[in-house]
Amino acid sequence: AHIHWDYEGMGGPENWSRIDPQNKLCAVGERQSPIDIKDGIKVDLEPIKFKYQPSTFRIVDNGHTVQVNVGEGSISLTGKTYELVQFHFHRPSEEKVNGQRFDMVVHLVHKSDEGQLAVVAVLLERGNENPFIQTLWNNMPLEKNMPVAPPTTTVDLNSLLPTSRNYYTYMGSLTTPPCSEGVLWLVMKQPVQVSQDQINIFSRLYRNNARPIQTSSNRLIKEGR
Ligand code: SG7
Ligand code: ZN
Repeated sequence: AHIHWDYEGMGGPENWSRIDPQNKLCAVGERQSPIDIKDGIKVDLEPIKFKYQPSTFRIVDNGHTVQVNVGEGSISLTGKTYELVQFHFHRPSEEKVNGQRFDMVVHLVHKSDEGQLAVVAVLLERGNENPFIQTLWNNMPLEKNMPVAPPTTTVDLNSLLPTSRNYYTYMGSLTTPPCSEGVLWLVMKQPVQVSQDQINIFSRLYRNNARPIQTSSNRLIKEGR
């Protein structure tokens, strides 16, 4: 029988490359994600130019995560523009920062015209209720692979971003099969808050959908100062 990839059991991360030869990089790739972000070199990083606007959205529980498909949005960095494709959640955070894992993380996936991916990670820590997340959870699909399109509601990603726009950056991979490399990771340094209730709601669907930490080898990690 065909085994589908998962976060535990036969289809778990240690078997991703075995269950499909297309996932070879998951085992042998040398620039994999997530990593424990530490020993970054402190430099003056160019600010990420976020061009987000209020937009309608479609949430789908795709069996690996809760994913939100949104309308227009982009980021610009080093003369390149990356269009927003979708964002999704992991619990706990996949990335560690100086050995610390966060309660959850949002990955905002962007793609350039040349097909390069840039993923902005917003770390979520337990605290106050997050109105942006609440709007999403209010529209959570009742079944997997059943997209819900709220006709009138919009979300504004600007309200999800932390006040400080300082970030870490390194080159890595998709954290799911096929673990493709060449992904530009932009991890916001300041976490944003989400309530325990909001974490619990996600946990009912995904108790753990975080890939284990990958070796960072001698990859360069930069951090804004
Ligand atoms: C989630 O993470 C999904 C995937 C995503 C993957 O499982 O949101 O998206 C789709 C369309 O299946 O894969 C190519 C892609 O965006 C990996 O994304 S991540 O590295 O940011 N975690
Ligand atoms: Zn992700």
